[in-house]
Amino acid sequence: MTTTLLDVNVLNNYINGEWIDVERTTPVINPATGEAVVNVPLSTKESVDDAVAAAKVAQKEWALVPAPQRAEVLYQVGIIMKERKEHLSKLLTMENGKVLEEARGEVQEGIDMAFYMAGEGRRLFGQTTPAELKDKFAMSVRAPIGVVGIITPWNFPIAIATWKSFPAIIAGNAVVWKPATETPIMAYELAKIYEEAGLPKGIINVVFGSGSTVGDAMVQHNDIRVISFTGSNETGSHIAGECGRQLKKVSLEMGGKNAVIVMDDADLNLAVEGILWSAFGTSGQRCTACSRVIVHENVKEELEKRLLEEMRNLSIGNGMDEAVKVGPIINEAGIEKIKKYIEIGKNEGAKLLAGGHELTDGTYANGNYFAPTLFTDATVDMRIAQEEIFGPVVSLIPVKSFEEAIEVNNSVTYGLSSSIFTKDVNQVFKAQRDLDTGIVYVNAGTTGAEIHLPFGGSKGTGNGHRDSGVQALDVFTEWKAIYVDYSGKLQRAQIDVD
Ligand code: UN1
Repeated sequence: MTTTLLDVNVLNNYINGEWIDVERTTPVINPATGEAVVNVPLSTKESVDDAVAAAKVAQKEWALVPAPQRAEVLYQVGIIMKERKEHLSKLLTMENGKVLEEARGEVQEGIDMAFYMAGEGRRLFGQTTPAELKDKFAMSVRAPIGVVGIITPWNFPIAIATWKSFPAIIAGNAVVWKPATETPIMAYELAKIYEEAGLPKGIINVVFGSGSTVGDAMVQHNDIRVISFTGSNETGSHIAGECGRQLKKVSLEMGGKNAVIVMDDADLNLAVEGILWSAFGTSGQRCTACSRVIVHENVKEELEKRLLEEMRNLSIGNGMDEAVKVGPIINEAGIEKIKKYIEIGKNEGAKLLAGGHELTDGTYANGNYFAPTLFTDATVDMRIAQEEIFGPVVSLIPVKSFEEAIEVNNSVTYGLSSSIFTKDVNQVFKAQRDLDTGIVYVNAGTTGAEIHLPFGGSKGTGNGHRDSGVQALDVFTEWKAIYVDYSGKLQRAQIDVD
């Protein structure tokens, strides 16, 4: 093993407050260097069964702890995360590849989520409402669901874990968590932080392993009553099918094909900055990444010119180097997918203006690097303008009007994020109304959601639920309506109304 940042060579599962050794493991590879950094367990169904059994027992007690006291643990989690921000960020860059500045941003997102959700411990608002009968009281409260399953992706291994586990825990549930096998270190570190913060044993359980074994065992388990998943549409729709058959609640957060619209009155320098950041930041490996630029024909040439100029200044390399702006792609499969789409784009007749190839020479030899890529003259029906690529590839689609821009934006099956650059206030408000995505930006790129707002998308991006924000509580609670009759007689609703 090659790192002094980690205190172990092999990660263990964390079940019922114990670190459990697993026989079969697989190496975790640093995508920037190709080096193995730690071994991660490939657990079996038995580990899931153990985790669920522990969670089931622990949750009964946890649900009875007053929520403001549950919050004390989350505040402590936030404090420890803050103290360890730099260490966590370096580990995150090592396992995921994102540049250090972005890793710090992601860890900060988790810290923000801890303090925000801890605050919910003193809210968790329900409603009181008049009852229709005399001497009767009516209210609704949030009740925990029980044992919840969370399945998190490699592209935001700590932030997304906090979006899901913090609301689940503050609401009085116990969690069984399967992190992505590419990025298990953040899960190991977060489990240690939970333990140090004083979370009772069994409330968070981490089971490492594959989706087909561990993920499936979670989805099939009778005692897991909700699954919250972020990942691919293929896996998400499989999970939804299985959960549907079992009448199990499922929250899905999946792909995007996000666009920046640049109108002819836009501040072009600002638009270029927004496009570069949201298309090539995180090497395009965000669900929210900009993958299409819908540009008014009057400014198309000028925008192309400025984008090309600025793309030359993007330094690509190991994200541990503070000067680097674009890190590696997560793995070889990611590179192959991007390459496939480059060929598709060329064959469809889009014009390749920059990039379009893997970087393999010199310092790039052992990692997975892809040159930031710009296509132009793409049309709305092309696959590169419709399908998620998950890499540093952006396609310009020229349009003639604001109305056409909106139509092109809304033409894809996804609905996560969109953005418009314009100075025209009328267009701003029309765009807010007409863009059909769950997140809309005005004069900013497509990335950068804040944790106290709902995160998620319409159409094929999800199934109507949201991560983060107060809305995440709807995933991890049941609404309970309570009626208290203090009239001393039987009063029949809808009947005994004078
Ligand atoms: C993701 O890509 O799945 O809005 C999460 C953003 C980040 C989160 C992205 N705050 O880009």
